[in-house]
This record gives sequence, structure tokens and C-alpha cells, in this order.
Amino acid sequence: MRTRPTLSEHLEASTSPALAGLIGLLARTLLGVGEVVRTGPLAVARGRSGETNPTGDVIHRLDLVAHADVSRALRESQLVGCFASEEEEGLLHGASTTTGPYCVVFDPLDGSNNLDSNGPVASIFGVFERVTPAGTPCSMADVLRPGTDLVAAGYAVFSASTQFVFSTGDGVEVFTLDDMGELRSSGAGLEVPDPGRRIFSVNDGRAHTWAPRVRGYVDTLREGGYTARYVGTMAADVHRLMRHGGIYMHPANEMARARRGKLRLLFEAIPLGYLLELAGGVATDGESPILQVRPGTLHQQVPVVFGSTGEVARFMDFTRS
Ligand code: FBP
Repeated sequence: MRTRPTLSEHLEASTSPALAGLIGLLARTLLGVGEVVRTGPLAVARGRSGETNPTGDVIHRLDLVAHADVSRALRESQLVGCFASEEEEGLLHGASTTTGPYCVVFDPLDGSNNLDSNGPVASIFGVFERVTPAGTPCSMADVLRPGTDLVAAGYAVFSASTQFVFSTGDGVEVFTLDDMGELRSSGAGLEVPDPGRRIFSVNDGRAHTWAPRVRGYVDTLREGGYTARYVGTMAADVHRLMRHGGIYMHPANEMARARRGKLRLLFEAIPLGYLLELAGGVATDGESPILQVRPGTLHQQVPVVFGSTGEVARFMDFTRS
């Protein structure tokens, strides 16, 4: 195992020094989040903070700790002009807001509802190059960007093992935390099988809120011998999807006028959709490519239909017919 390249070695050989520096900073910071999560049950930090995030979800105290740790690292980095977090209403400026070349969007702790039952959780990030001119402070224009503008994205998933998955636009790489605290390559990158395993991943408890054609589509999967797998941590469900194929959905809630989707476009759907498409899968909002959707607000929510190419095509054919 010691012969497998480390993340640092991989970055040095394949990425510009600046972007390698940022990815390395994010990896180290997210490993720190993993440590907080790993020892969380022993710390006072467990349990709910009693506060809510901009979309009204109860914030677990570990969400706040993870948000604070990532925010501190980004604020202090000369590589970062600004950043936005799922747990913060507005845009946050780095110490280098007029010179930092990159802007980061992140979900500090995705799937935090799984914490109390020791389920998989993750941290997700996306990286844009700033569009505001150097010498002027960053603005919302730097982060309200479609996924096609990303220069990198990734996540750390804390489960049976800790894995750091990322791309800078050329293939999706997987690194696993070894027993010496080093992130080592897990071998070949992720490629979404098509056809993959016949797995569908959706929260069936929300079926009454879906459009009838969506319910009908899921019925065909049940009747077609598919198996159901749903973690309830988007990054973990998408990680399985990239490994084995199938389809993952968080469909539009047709009963709620204000909020068609639950998942965050900027902090979850865009970074994970970027990785999925680079791995050969398809990422949509159920109607159009997710990477072409330009966020109107930081906390915009969207429906999500991600999957192997053939599975998403079948979803589209069925729900449009
Ligand atoms: P959080 O970012 O607040 O955790 O919400 C997002 C999420 O937890 C996703 O990770 C997960 O896929 C989804 O919500 C689960 O939603 P539901 O409970 O509707 O299945």
C-alpha cells in the first residue's frame, strides 16, 4: 500500500501549483472535519445546536464546527478570494478578497441527520476561478455560477473508510486515508458503469409529493426487479452511484409551491453533478442538465435525477411520454 501515490504526489504531478495548493488545503481541512465527526460521540459537540440554516433545517452542532473549521482555513488562505457555505446566509470574504484567485462553495457536513445513528456523512466543495478583477473585492458574481464554470470539485465521505474524491476536470480520483494518516490513491478513477447495477436510490417516504409520472417510473423499477439503496447523505448515495451505476433521485415536491426541490444547487447538486458527469454519468434536475443551471441565489434548491446514462434516458422518456 505504501507504493500507491499520495494525494500530494498526485497533485504535484497533475495540477497547477495554485490549484494543487487549494485542493491540498481542502483535503487537510476535511480530514480535520472527519476527526471531529469520528470522535463526536465522545464530545460535548454532539446534538443539535437549536439554530437553523438559511433553508430552515435544524443545524447539528457538528455542522457548526465543520463550517467554522472550513471557513477558518479558507479565510486565511491567500488562494481564496471568497467562499459560500450551506450554513451561512451570505458570501464570506477571505483575507485575500482582492487577490485570491479562487472562490469556493461548500457543504460542511452533508447528511448530518445520519450523525446520531453513526451513518455515513460527507463534506462537499466546488471551486471557481474568480471573475471579479484582481484588486477589487469578490462579489456574488464569483459564486453564482453554473457548474460548467467549475475548475474543481470534490468531497470527503466519512464511512467505513474515509475517502477523498475529487476532479480538476480530467477524470475522478479516489484517495483513501491510510493507517498513517496519509491519503493514498485507491487505483483507477471512478467510471459510472452503464448499464450498471439495477439500483434505484430515492426516499420512498416522499412518493406522495412526486409527480404521477415520477411515481409511475419508480413503480416500473420495483416491478423490474431493481433493488433499493438510500443512505440519506447525498454524497454517499452519489458515491455508490459512481461506483456501481443505477439512478439516484430527489424528485420535485409537486405539493410545495415555494420549494420544488430540497437539495442545494450550489453546495450539493453542482459539485456532485460535475463529478458524476466527469465519471461518465448524467446529472439533471429531472428536465435539463444540472451543470447548465445558473444559481439565482446562494441557497437555491433543486430537484435531482442523477444516474447511469441509460437510466436517466429511461427516466426522461417515461416522464416526458
Ligand atoms: P443536509 O445538507 O441538510 O444534510 O440535507 C441534505 C440531505 O441530507 C442530503 O445529504 C440527503 O441526500 C437528503 O438531505 C436526504 O433528504 P430526505 O430526508 O428528504 O431523504
